[in-house]
Amino acid sequence: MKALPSLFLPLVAVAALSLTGCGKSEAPAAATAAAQAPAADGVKTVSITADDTMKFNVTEIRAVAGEKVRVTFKNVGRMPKQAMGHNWVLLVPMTDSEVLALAQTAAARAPEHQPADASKVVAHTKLLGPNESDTVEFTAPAPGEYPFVCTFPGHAALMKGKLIVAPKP
Ligand SMILES: [Cu+2]
Repeated sequence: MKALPSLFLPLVAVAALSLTGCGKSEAPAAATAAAQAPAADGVKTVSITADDTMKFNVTEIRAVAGEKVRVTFKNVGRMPKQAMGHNWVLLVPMTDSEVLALAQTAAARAPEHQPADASKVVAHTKLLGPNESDTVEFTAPAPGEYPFVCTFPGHAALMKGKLIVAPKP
């Protein structure tokens, strides 16, 4: 029963978006809209989950350069951390193949699987087992596209997304 509200939220958000009829298509809306709550304290809050199917429920985050962003990432799966741990690692801009290569080397670095070169990492959570969550805060960097991945061994090909930072208006 606990899962119901979070299942319905995206539908409501999508409905609200289409009602405004602004014509902007930001597909896939379901993956972005529901998770990005209005910033009550000036901080953009984003909730991301992942489960045993090796997918982030949010694959696109949008922010404005200089904006404070708070990401809470929760592993809602059931499998043990050793077999299905997840983290959320935000990287500097790079190509998809560079992301995969970096994730592959990070995967070999137990137990946290963090990239060896910290200068490639903008922000990251801890490696999480079932029902664990971690929150990280960072300032949205210069405009651009910042990939994020899970660096647990074998996950980066499926568990990935991007933070799109727009210039300050
Ligand atoms: Cu993972």
